[in-house]
Amino acid sequence: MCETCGCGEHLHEERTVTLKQDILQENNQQAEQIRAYLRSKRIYCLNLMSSPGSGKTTLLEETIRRLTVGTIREQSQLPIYVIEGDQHTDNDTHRIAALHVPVLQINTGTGCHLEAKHTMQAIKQLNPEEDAILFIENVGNLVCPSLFDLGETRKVLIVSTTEGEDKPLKYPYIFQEADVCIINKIDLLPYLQIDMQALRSNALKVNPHLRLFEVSALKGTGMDIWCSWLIEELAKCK
Ligand SMILES: Nc1nc2c(ncn2[C@@H]2O[C@H](COP(=O)(O)OP(=O)(O)OP(=O)(O)O)[C@@H](O)[C@H]2O)c(=O)[nH]1
Ligand SMILES: [Mg+2]
Repeated sequence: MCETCGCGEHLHEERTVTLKQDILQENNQQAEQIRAYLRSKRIYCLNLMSSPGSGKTTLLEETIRRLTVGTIREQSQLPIYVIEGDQHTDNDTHRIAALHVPVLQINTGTGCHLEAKHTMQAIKQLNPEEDAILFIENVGNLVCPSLFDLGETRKVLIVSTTEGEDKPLKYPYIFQEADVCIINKIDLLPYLQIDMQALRSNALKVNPHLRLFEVSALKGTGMDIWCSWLIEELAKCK
């Protein structure tokens, strides 16, 4: 069983089950408080989840670039804030800070996911303006982040083409929890054996409500479509 979040399947002891329920219940209560606070400030918050290296930070960099320059900026004009979650290092924070966006690093140490208490702590420090967009990059992990509500408006799952078409079937919980699934690294398709149709249909089999996007965050393909959808969503949530 995972030591930090108790996400194991084989919970033999009643005490372990109770502890797990308590942890999740406390987290859910905090997440609801955060959600109410963000709603009161009209702050739209996205929780970006994926396995390590699927391209969360690259997608975030390219999304921020599009929201802060060019035609999409004229439609958005939003203050942007970022919370970076990693076990160790502040590498991703440096990448985001280079775009002149307020960013706060949370290092979880042995922890394999962010929790609502981290969002709360980060919001207190970042103190985001009203009508902002807040991105949370979760710790790279396709399992535990699915259990922990961070108080976000939407959950965005990123899966890259190098991970294979069977990931929705092997890790269904995170696909079920997500509102959006972004298939990244489509520039690599000529070099891979992945069956994209199977990846799409597996994702939709697990969660028929998923909104799917296909992008190359590195090359920019599909990024305007994703960002335009994001702008529409922001307008709807106001
Ligand atoms: N070919 C290709 N490479 C990509 C793409 N997006 C990201 N990468 C590369 O994938 C690697 C990991 O990208 P990151 O953006 O750091 O991934 P991440 O999900 O933030 O990683 P962690 O935060 O460590 O979990 C880097 O070498 C990126 O350049 C893409 O669309 N195409
Ligand atoms: Mg990253």
